[in-house]
Amino acid sequence: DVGSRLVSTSAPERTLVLVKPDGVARGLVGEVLSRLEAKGLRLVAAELRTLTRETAETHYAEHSERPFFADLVEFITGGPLMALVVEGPRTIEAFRALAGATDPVKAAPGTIRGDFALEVQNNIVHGSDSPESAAREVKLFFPDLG
Ligand code: IDP
Repeated sequence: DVGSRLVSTSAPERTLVLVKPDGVARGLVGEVLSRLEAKGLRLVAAELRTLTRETAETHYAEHSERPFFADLVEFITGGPLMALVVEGPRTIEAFRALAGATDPVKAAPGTIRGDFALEVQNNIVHGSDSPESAAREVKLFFPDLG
């Protein structure tokens, strides 16, 4: 209808966003939610949970051979994180832009990582990097989501 076309002209897409344990511990859940809602992205699911080692290893399987893998799994299972499914036009790309570069020192000021983090591992948020990753990650975290 005309009203919804004024809000968006593209087909909606979903992505998995995590406010990582460092972001939760620092009280940045509201800040991340504010930024993605202000951008126009919509929340579809949200849950505070502590990951098992198995889920963490599955989520980061593509990094299993990297030297930082063991530390990354320790970090991501080290406390509760906020798992979100977010929907909107070009959401995957839109959230990656809000998050900023992986290395927070290189991330532009104005991005979440650029404004709130200094270390590459403890970089506050995760966002799926492709439609294939998004489908896999949404299913891993929210298997019952329709
Ligand atoms: P992304 O989260 O921006 O997509 P990836 O390269 O997929 O970045 O890395 C996944 C996560 O692994 C990063 O967000 C960060 O927490 C961690 N990480 C990436 N590279 C390094 C590193 O060189 N040292 C320590 N941790 C890293």
